[in-house]
Amino acid sequence: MTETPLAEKPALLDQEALERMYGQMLSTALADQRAAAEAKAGRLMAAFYPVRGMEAVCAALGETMRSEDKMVSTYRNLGDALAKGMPLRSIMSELYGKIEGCSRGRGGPMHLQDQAVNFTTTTGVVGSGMQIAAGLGIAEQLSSQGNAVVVTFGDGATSIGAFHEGMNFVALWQLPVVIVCQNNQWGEHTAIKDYTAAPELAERAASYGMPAHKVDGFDPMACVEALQAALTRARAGEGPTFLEFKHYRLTGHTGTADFSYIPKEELAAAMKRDPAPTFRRWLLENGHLSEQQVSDVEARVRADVEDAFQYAANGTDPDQADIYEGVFLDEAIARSADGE
Ligand SMILES: Cc1ncc(C[n+]2csc(CCOP(=O)(O)OP(=O)(O)O)c2C)c(N)n1
Ligand SMILES: [Mg+2]
Repeated sequence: MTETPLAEKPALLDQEALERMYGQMLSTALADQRAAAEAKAGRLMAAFYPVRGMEAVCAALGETMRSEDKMVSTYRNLGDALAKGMPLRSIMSELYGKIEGCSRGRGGPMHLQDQAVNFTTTTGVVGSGMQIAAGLGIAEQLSSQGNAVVVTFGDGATSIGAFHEGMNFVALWQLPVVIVCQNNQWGEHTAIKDYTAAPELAERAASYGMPAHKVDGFDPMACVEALQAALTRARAGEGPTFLEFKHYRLTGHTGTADFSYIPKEELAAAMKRDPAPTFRRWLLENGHLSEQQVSDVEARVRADVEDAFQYAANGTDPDQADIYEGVFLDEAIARSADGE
């Protein structure tokens, strides 16, 4: 296992890429905070799981993944969906349960997907993404098209049985899977030290027989570098890589949950590394982008986020008569089971 150094790597990306990354990080942060506020106001269709703290990893995923690469995510999926190129309007409409949403309002915040950009699926069953990714990995291996599968999940998922079965399988079959563990150091309301005696997740992962690295998940350039290497390996048919992105959950488990149990000093220290404002400072202080470039990105992102929320709030509510459409293969069976 290797530790990725925190040193700056400004040569890694050109100016356009840095602008794109800042834009994505900011749109993730702004959409996330607004969705959490909407959840608190009771206006979303179901619980929303904020991504605050994960924005650097998500922006790096957006910069390094190709449209052809498939992705499997979780309920905490907003940044992944944006990384894969899902339109904000379609995401937000789904959060509000409107038929303009990516799952026509049937999935809600937990179940984003978009086959047009290979955002294959999201699951609320903790740990199960590994097995879905293994299946997709077999398909990619058989097709020999040189695409990768990326699966994302939290630290807590590494204590679930399905995770271990999937790890064993992708390593044995040398599948083109990049395993992204978002270690925000909490599994719901339990701190990592209270649910596992082996909290060094990359060390554990290496024992399955694949490269495993611990990466500073608050450092966007370190995230890009680690993902680029893992994706290149997968695309070349050299097998899976496990990446443990260590950062911190800067909010509650859901958009409405109390998080007063998080130690104040710990949270305050992590807040100092809040990805979007930290990246903004880094870009300006190191002369990578000008004030003008940064404010142009900000104006565009703010307008896009505003547009998406307006569009979604004014969307169309589903009609109860269509409730089974697209849900069951045989709608007639579903209706008869319902006593109709
Ligand atoms: C199989 C399964 N067990 C338990 C749960 C309840 N649950 C939902 S989220 C969660 C915490 C998972 O923590 P982690 O994997 O670290 O992800 P995070 O929420 O921190 O992103 C749990 C236990 C579930 N959804 N699925
Ligand atoms: Mg967690």
